[in-house]
This record gives sequence, structure tokens and C-alpha cells, in this order.
Amino acid sequence: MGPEALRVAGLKERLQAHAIDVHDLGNLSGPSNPWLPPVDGYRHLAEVAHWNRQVHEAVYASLARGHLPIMLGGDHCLGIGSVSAVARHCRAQGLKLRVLWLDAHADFNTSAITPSGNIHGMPVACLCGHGPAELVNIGDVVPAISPKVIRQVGIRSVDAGEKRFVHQQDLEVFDMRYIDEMGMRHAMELALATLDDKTHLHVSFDVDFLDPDIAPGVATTVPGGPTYREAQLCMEMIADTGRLASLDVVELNPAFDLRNKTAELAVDLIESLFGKSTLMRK
Ligand code: B3U
Ligand code: MN
Ligand code: MN
Repeated sequence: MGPEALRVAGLKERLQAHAIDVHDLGNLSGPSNPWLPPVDGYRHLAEVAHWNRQVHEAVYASLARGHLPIMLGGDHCLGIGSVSAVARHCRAQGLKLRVLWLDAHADFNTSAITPSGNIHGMPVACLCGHGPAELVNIGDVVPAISPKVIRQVGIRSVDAGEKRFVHQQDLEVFDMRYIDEMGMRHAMELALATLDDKTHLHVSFDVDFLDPDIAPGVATTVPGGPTYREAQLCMEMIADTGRLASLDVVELNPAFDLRNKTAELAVDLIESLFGKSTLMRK
């Protein structure tokens, strides 16, 4: 339902208003959700692998055409297919990669430490090579990416075992405490530091990044997220780099939303990501 809600909220039209040429390629297809309990620490591994193979091919094909793919989810497990395709594209084109992971969660669980078996809590670990063969092998090489290319922003819910693993793998995290103390501006300056004209910037935007007061339409809300102003600044600073080259928008769940409020907010923020700003800036 997420992609449909973003369409209804006018994503295509709002981007077109900024003279962006938008092609809606429609939905990918795959198996339905069986709603079963986890097996060996993974819920619906075969289905998630199937969907991610579709995502990988679609994103890679879009990048090969010279386009800027926007993947609409769906849950964050799609980041496995999406970011692995972006990494493959960067290797083929000799580009550096930076992945900004905007999320309340670190998404760095493995089957051994997950409290839920939900693969949407594992995509960053899978991309870094820690996960089942069906998922870590989706790209052209294993691991698809190094933890060094990732910057996580907005994090405020990390499970106990996951916390240890984040530290062990040395992920660079700008959590909510950091944002409270130092401000969104400083966090983003560091998260976006050292980008150059040979850098592909991928943004993986989990809508639960946002404070639930402004974005109730997700299943896994966590209080204490970025405000409307902080989220806008975050998107505007990304836009200012001019390096945005691919995007995921995930975890929007209209069943939890209030009259499409969260979808409309997401579209607003995506517009800022693509350079809508109040005034011309030098
Ligand atoms: N860390 C928890 C919760 C979670 C992670 N990502 C989402 N929820 N969306 C888990 O189940 O892995
Ligand atoms: Mn996530
Ligand atoms: Mn999340």
C-alpha cells in the first residue's frame, strides 16, 4: 500500500513541477506475504530473497539507463536489493559510494541476535556480508558494501546484541542524542563530508526516521525523532550536495496513517531532497 499512498499524495506531479522528468515504472511483482513465524531466525526468507532479486535488477537497469531510481516500499528489506545494485553500478562506473541511512533503527541485526526474525531489521548487516547466502549474494560481490560507506542518522532504537555488533563493525552513527547535542546541521555536515564529483550518494529513507507526531503512518514508530524542521533541513542539505543519485522510501504503512498525512509529508520531504527550497541560495 505504501507506493500507492505516495502516488495518491502526488509524488510524480510534485517532482514534475520542478522540471524533473519522472517515469513511474509501476510495481514490481513477487510472492505475497505468508504471515508466518520465523524459521531459523528469518521470517519469509524465500519471499524476501525473491523480491530483492527483482529490486536489484530493476535498480541496476535504471542506473544503467542513466536514471535516478526511487524505490518505494514496502519494508526496509528492499534496501538489500537496492543498495547492492547501486554498489554494483558504482564498481562498474568507477564511482565512490556514500549511503545515508535515515532511520530510527540501525537495521543491523542477524539471525543470531534478532528479537523478531524480521528481515527489515537486517538489511545493513546483509549488505555488509552478514546474513544468509540468499541475501548476501544478491549483488555482484560479497559483501556488497563496506560499513565505511554508511552514515546512519536519526537512530534511537537499537537492540542489545545489535548495539554490540554496530560497535564491533564500527558503523558511523549520528543518533538522536548526537542530534540533540550537536544539532541536525552539524550531524549532516559530517555525514555528507568528503563527497566529491565522483561520489554516488544513495539515500535510504525509512519513514520511521521521523518523529511519530508528524509521521504516524509506520508500523514501528519510535518517539523522539527529528521534527518537521530538522527533517526538512536534513533533506535540504542533501539536495545542496548535488550528489543524490538514488533513493529508497520505505516503511510507509497507510493502515497506520491519518488521512495520508505521512505520505504527504514524505512527498514534501522528497521534494526538498530534489531541491525545492524557499529561496535561491548562494
Ligand atoms: N530492531 C528491531 C525492530 C526494527 C528494525 N527495523 C524495524 N523494526 N523496522 C528488529 O525487529 O530487528
Ligand atoms: Mn529501516
Ligand atoms: Mn526503522
